[in-house]
Amino acid sequence: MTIRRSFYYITACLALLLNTAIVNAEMRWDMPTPYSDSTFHTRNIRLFADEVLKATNNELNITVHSAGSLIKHPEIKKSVRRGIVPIGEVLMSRLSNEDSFFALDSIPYLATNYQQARKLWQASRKRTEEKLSKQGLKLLFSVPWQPQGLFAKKKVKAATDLQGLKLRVYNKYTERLAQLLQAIPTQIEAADIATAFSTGRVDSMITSPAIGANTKAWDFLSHYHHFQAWIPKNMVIVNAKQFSKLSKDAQAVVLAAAKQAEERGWQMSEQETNEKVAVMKANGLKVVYPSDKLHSELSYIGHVMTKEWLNNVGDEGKSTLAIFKQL
Ligand code: PCA
Repeated sequence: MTIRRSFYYITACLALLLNTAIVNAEMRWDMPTPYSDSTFHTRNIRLFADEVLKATNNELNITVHSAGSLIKHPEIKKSVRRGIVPIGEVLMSRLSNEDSFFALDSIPYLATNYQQARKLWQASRKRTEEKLSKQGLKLLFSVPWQPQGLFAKKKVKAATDLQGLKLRVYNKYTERLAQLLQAIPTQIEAADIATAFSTGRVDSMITSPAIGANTKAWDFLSHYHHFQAWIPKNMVIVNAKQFSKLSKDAQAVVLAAAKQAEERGWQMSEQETNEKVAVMKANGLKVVYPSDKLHSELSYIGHVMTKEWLNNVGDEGKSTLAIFKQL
């Protein structure tokens, strides 16, 4: 090998080594989420991922897999916990299957506007983080859906109008609500709503204007009852071990971006409420407000469910509600 040739050879090897070092420095995280690309939660998460990529100088590259395309909603939390994926998004109250504490934001008429929802989150955040941390999970941020309303094929004037209807539910507490209304609860993922209606598996649902508009609820329903009954939240969680493998700088970037995403998400949610109600109206859904009778019936159910929640959760429930009431 001539001197010139060995020079080229050494340079090529160095370049390869350097390249490998750069590739190793870049961490790729797959992130499953349950909701569609048009959902504000997903848009917010994509902005979060973009910010993290930029602010870490490409050290952490998060790829968002929306609408349950990588992992289905019921499996996401378990998958993050086991480290199958490092990060994911779930509806917080889905965890009420394992611990009722996580259902606090899904109790009718406990916190019905954004101000109250913020207080409820403020009162429950620490305990939520502790519970997740015991499972090796770190909470990054939590963003609310819009106040929940009822979609049906007729105007519902009283609870009795819901008796025997197949009501689409999305967690243990909406299932309980359906039972108390003497409706038939049917658990359906948001991504499957349109199919569930077109095949007759369900004939009514309680959800947000965002989901109503994104699933084109006017294709299969006629009335939206703007109850504003509770404000459930999604959360983004990360496997704590995987998080600790990031450089200290990257960890700080993720936490800062998470803080921003939480604030931005709360604003997006609130701002979109009236926009999505207007979209539904423009497409022919009749937007109605609950009658006094229906309102008081649902409030009563809210009391019953609060009591049940307290019984299920015990002292930590009592202390959390006490903090909420003081805020
Ligand atoms: N959207 C989620 C939960 C609540 C909401 O507004 C859903 O319908 O599945």
